[in-house]
Amino acid sequence: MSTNFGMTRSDIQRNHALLTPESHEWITQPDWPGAELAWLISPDMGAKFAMGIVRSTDGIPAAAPAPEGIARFLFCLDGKVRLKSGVALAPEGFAFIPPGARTGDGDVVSAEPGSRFVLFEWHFLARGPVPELVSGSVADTAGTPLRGDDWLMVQKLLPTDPAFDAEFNIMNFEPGASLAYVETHFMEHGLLMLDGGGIYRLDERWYPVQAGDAIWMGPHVPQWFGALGRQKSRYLIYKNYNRPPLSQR
Ligand code: UGY
Ligand code: MN
Repeated sequence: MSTNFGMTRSDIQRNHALLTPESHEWITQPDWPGAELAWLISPDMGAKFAMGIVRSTDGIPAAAPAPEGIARFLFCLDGKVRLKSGVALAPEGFAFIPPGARTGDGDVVSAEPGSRFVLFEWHFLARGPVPELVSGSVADTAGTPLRGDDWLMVQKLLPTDPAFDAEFNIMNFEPGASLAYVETHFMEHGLLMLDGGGIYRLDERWYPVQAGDAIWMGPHVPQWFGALGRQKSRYLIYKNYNRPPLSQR
């Protein structure tokens, strides 16, 4: 048995949180047979969405579809994740699953033993026809420079269609690249560092971050990232989008 003498890099604040792997709490849930889940972000901390990591211990035979009105986004980290509709996700494959109202019974997730994936859930804001299921892979997604900075490439995983109420992007930083300014916006973020690391400014704190770390950024939290080291840094980031402030729930 090892001990870390009560130390963790995790830090939960009123409007943001850093969630680091050594403090993940793995639980089982009746609707996810064969799996262990570490919920990192939830409405209990003030977020309007949930983000967790799901690991398939014995193989997930069939998880229950999301409750009515809840959309899901899956991002495969390891192994193979399958949807009832026939979609199979290899590492860096992703799927947006519209709320069940559209697909009848939602979409049932299964996974091979040893698979791991990121799971986002949120109350979908339908302002017209609900979009269909979308799936793809990071490798097949084109990137564009963020505001002209080709050291900071953004890959938008979902179509830029106003029917979607969220964005899921991969942000790619060359070593030394950074966000151009300290952003403040009412939209929230859920983030998972995929590669590399650097310094994340959240509110009045500056955090060293590395691959495997997760971050919640609440509404309006000042945010900035600078990439350090000799390798590229990448993160997956969720943002509520196409949702006017007064439509939030
Ligand atoms: O899309 C965004 O708001 C993004 N640039 N924010 C971030 O990386 N913290
Ligand atoms: Mn932002």
